Amino acid sequence: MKPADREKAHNQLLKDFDRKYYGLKKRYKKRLEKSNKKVKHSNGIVQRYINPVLTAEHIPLEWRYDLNPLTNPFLLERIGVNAVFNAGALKWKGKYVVVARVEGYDRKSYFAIAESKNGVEKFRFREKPIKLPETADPDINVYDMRLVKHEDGWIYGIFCTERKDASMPDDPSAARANAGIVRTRDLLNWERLPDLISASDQQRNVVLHPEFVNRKYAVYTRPQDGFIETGKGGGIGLGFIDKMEKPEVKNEIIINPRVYHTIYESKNGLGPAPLKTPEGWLHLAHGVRNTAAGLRYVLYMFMTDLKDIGKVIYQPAGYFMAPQNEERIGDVSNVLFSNGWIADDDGKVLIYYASSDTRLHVAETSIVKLIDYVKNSPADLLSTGKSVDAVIHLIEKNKTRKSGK
Ligand code: M1P
Repeated sequence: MKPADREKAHNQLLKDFDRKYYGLKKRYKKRLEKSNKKVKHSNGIVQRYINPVLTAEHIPLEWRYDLNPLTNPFLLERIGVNAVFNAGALKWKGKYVVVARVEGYDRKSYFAIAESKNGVEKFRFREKPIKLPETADPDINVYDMRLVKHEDGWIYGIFCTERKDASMPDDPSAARANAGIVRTRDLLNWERLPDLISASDQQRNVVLHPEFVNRKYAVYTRPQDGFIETGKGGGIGLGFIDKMEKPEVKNEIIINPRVYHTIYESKNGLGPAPLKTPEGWLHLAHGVRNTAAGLRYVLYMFMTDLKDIGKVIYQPAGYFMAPQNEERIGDVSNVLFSNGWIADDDGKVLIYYASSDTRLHVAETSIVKLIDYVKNSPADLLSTGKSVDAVIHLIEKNKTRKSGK
């Protein structure tokens, strides 16, 4: 090629690059600036918002593209992001902050902080994802961080750390899950603590209680004796730790067991750290059951006693939220999962929940409504006859209503 032709081709390439880059930027900006509205209908308990708050398309272009036309003349995506979901949440310096699970095309997840002024729209990722400090045994994958502002002054992040099961070298799917622990005072500098030490073979969905209990740290656990199946260890557990620098759980007991023919028959796990209310600790959890179409994950609630945090005092029957419409479809379909919520000073509660391991949504409710919901919705009395009795009881009660047409 003649030098003049080469220069012409080069200029054309730069022009094409700029056009493509401008297109990408425009689309990205539009995605970030999208406003959000509540869906029209709600059951009164919780109000969904129309648009997801975070998706793979919210990931900054700089994380995915080499933006130098000399090294990436065709502007190809270099590092793809598959999904943004299961996020821990915290109100921090007046902003609504989520620590999202970002999963790459390579199936590795990492954590990244995104912030919003009102908690329901325009979330923006910080410049870089979190570079998580590691223990001597490096994490192969990490996910589902629960952020907790503990009364000891630290913000803790407890997450699942996954590694190859060394006892089964010939099985590439054999993995081990445990709880990894970090803490920070500023959401910038993270200190890694040792992984959880417990009597259980594996752990997932481990959550720190925000207050001391008898001068000990309390943790909710989900002991399991397999990587996917919980085996005989099923249920949400509670245990105590003397000091976080040596996080050994003692006296782990199951406070919310799996039960036959419920929405949490196959497994369950706590979501975010519980919220303190005048009536008790409000808990949001996920329940899993098996179906011909695979596992179905829904969210449910219960309340525990303020003085005896291991005692469930209210638990409405069935689910609080289940996958709806497009939420039903994604990488792992028919899944709702939540590990973050924020209770505002005015009593508003924003629940960050992910659908089908693909995207993150927000739903709004309030402490007052949630207390009413857990106290006054009938409990699951575990038989079809008793469920019919509950419906008939409500019908009879409605015959004596005092006002309203
Ligand atoms: O795929 C659904 C969820 O499965 C796991 O949760 P659990 O251990 O309770 O079954 C986690 O991998 C979670 O991230 C995922 O959303």
